[in-house]
Amino acid sequence: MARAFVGLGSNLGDRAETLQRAVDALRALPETDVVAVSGFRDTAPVGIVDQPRFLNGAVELDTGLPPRALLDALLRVERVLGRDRTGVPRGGPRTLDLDLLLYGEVEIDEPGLQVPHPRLAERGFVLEPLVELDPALEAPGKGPVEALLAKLDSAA
Ligand code: GSY
Repeated sequence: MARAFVGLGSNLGDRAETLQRAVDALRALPETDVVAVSGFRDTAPVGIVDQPRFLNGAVELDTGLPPRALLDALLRVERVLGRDRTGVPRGGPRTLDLDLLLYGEVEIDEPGLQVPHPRLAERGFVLEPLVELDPALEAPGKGPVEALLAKLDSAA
């Protein structure tokens, strides 16, 4: 079993309802327990700023699914809960975004699968819920999430 962290985001429709349904869908994954769920926070869009505000959070999982199978499961949950990528620019609005942020101590850099998430250290909306879930958490190759968040805040 591995300890994995998944980032949740939504900026279309009933954001809180969608994130709650996503957590419920994660609970239903095979070989997977939801250990903890962070609070959901309303955040300003990063990247394309001219889009609705996001609701973001993170979930800690204990999973027997290998990283690629977990990623595929996350993409399936996104689709089932209404994410349609057709015609939407990269970084544009979405009903649901599920990002595989961390998978144990593992570092992976393969097409379509990068763990830790490559932009984790640049994103307060990712780091804040991770620090809430475990202030001592380390992102392999990047360092403690609390230090990453402090660095980001001091640069702002
Ligand atoms: O990478 C997730 C999608 N996304 C978000 C997000 O989830 N929250 C905020 N605040 N800004 C974002 N920009 C993108 S792209």
